Amino acid sequence: MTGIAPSGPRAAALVGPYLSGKTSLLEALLLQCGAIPKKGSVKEHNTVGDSSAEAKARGMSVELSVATTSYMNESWTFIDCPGSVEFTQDALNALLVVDVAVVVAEPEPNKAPTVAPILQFLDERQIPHVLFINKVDAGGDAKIAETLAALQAVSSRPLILREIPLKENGVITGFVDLVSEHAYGYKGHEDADLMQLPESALPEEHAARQEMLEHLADFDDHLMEELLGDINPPAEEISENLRKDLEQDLIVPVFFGSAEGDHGIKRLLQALRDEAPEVSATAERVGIPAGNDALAQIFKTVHAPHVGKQSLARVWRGEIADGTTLNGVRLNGILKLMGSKQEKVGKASAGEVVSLGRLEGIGTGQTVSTNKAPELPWPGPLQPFTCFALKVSKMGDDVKLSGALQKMCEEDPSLSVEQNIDTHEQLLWGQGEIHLKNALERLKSRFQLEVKAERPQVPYKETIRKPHNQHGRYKHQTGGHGAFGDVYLDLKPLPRGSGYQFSETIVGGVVPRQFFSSVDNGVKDYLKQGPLGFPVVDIAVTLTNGSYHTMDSSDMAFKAAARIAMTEGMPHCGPVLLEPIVAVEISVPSEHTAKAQRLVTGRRGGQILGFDAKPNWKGWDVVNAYLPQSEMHDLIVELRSLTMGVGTFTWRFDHLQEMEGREADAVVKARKAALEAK
Ligand SMILES: Nc1nc2c(ncn2[C@@H]2O[C@H](COP(=O)(O)OP(=O)(O)OP(=O)(O)O)[C@@H](O)[C@H]2O)c(=O)[nH]1
Ligand SMILES: [Mg+2]
Repeated sequence: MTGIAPSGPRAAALVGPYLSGKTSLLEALLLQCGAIPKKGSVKEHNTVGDSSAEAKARGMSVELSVATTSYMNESWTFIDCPGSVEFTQDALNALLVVDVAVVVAEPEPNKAPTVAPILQFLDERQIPHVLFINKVDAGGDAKIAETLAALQAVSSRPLILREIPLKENGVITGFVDLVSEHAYGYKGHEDADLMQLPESALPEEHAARQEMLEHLADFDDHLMEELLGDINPPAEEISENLRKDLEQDLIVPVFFGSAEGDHGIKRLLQALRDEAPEVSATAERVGIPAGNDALAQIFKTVHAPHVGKQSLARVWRGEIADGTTLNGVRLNGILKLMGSKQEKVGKASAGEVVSLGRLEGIGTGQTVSTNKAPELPWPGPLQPFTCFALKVSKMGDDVKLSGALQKMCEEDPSLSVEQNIDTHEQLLWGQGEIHLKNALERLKSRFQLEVKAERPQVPYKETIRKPHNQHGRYKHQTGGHGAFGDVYLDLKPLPRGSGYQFSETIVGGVVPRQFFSSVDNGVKDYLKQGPLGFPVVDIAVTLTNGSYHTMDSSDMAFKAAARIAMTEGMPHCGPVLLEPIVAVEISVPSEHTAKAQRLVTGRRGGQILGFDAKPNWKGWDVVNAYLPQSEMHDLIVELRSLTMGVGTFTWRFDHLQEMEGREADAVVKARKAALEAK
């Protein structure tokens, strides 16, 4: 495509592991494009990418950041994504709307496993991506070949060097472009200088070039014929193959350089310009159906303090003018973004990434159109790993809190709120401690909400182990009308998962039919809190006998009689605590499998069910296990610390299990104390 203008503005996401230098790379790219007069640095907290208060405070990116600029008169939007495993959601969402991803990695082979999850995501979804090995300036011998080999082990696509390093005394001083075979010497922060290709580098250059061509020939017969015939293919043909293969996500071209030293940035930009897919190709890849309307997709929602709701969108086709109606909602303002700086524009056309104002009721992942928007697949949010129970410090802040939480969850779908029906706690779920703490800080700084966050209660239940028949009588005489109810209840344990069952075996109308439901309701009411202090489950209650008074019996009296029978009968039934057991599926690189297993068996009640190779994940295993819910709270923290941050798991409630002994006694004691304190 060299020399042919693309069909529209293009977009690239900068992704990769925590602190690999994405925000710094954005800064370098923007400088190279002339979008900023001077580079900021993450150390001085003045970068375009990390301009939010939260990013500055934490010294890391906590959400995506959009910067639109142009390079050689072509429009480009770069989306700087957070690398931390706790802030992955934004990165994944950004990747779904860009033409190409730049995976930024460090030149350290032992950190290759930290790149694996993102490569896996890109490979699964066939998102074109290039690799940028950053920080090659940082002392010692930058291990490009070793890093590449380690990364190849976790990539299902061939990683192809597009340039090779030139070194002096182990330090990288320049590179040779393998398409043009031109050599360049780094020149401080200036553009690299064209130079004579050193004789000594020739053998390596030939070998690397040959390797690149052979990879490309795997996907192109014409190129294969040339190679077999010992013909050196023209540069245009190589470029065209690189472009075509990247677009189809067949190869991963590899670049290197230094974001801080401004090395290799221009090379990267030129390659993106020449080889990155156009918006029309991307729209086709993501499945945009044909149509003549203007169509865009929201990949991030922001509630900005002064401008109101903003929906960051990629325009897939057509032209959206300010004031148009999208999905029945009037668009109010279109902004072009440069980090936290905004510029009002009148319209946005296919390929552009813009912020659409006040699209009330429209959420992340949705498509919006001037006509009828098609529903496009958008993956559900990441499953949360851990939660805090929230309590407002100031009375009356509850309503404000739920409003604020709703906004924050809209902004970050990997954050969610649950009103737990068992413990009555307001739970804030997220990806880890930092993720949740960041959310709490936001509640304070943006919504002026002081919130206490506590470790959530475990929703224990209780049940019985022995049957028992109990008489309960309620009799009350207060002048005039009295109250009378009298029942015999049969209590029986039921198998796990049966819940509560009520029946009656009354003969001869000793308890009139109309009071059966009163008894049932009285029992139900009692079961909310059994003798151990928890909701009672898996119990059958049968009304077997009783008596009544024509005048004094009532719904209330039979309810009360049932309650009395339950209160007196239950302690005879061998009450036992039930704890929730969670089924977890832990995913780790195989070298950590044994550690993951020990993490499970080292916890009370942890039980390994088995482990296996993770389907379609090179070199990863899954460990299936049961863990008591009370042992889950910090599981993600420990798993990450054992696995360079990449270990992860999915979980779901599986069953309730009897719990006895000292631990159970402690739970009951704590519960009683809490109930008394109320
Ligand atoms: N030596 C060297 N250090 C770099 C380079 N690029 C970034 N760094 C340093 O690496 C650290 C992380 O840089 P960032 O740009 O914030 O990395 P990031 O990938 O955006 O980090 P997250 O978004 O939090 O994942 C900082 O201390 C930078 O100074 C580079 O080219 N060379
Ligand atoms: Mg960053």
